[in-house]
Amino acid sequence: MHAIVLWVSVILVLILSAIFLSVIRSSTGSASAESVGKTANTIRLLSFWGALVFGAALLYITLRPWPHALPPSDDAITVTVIGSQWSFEVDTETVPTGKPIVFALTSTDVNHGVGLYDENYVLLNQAQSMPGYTNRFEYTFDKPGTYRLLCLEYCGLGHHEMAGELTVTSSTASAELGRK
Ligand SMILES: [Cu+2]
Repeated sequence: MHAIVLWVSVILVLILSAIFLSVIRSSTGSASAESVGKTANTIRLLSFWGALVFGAALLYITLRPWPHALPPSDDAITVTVIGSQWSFEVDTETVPTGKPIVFALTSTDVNHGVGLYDENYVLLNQAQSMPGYTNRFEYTFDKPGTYRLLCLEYCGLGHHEMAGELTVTSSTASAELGRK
């Protein structure tokens, strides 16, 4: 990742340097105010429409699979998570693998961020928990284990203590438990 950032920075610096050099070179020539104005207008118009088309395309690509707007699956299990300064109250302790889990998030006081993490602290999904609203995201676990819910939004002095836990068991083990 660092290498990518370094190369992107180097390329951007080179582009900027090229622009500066061309400006310095062209500044020695002379041109009429009218032709300079025309060129500036063309550049302005191209930049505007280019940014508009680029922005619209970027919006479409990144928002199309918008997870929060999808209706929940029919067989989903709902886990309610209520955030309060400074803990998460999770109404379900154990969920099975292979079944869609809908996390319904809300808050009793201020805005919190709820991030769902696996055992290696890889962020799997996230949404805000806000007072007066219920935000949802859906996730289907494929591996059993202990998963964590951590606050992603600084919400006061005890923010770092906001953590919830969820145990995911294999669906076959859960089915056996149900039969007993
Ligand atoms: Cu917080």
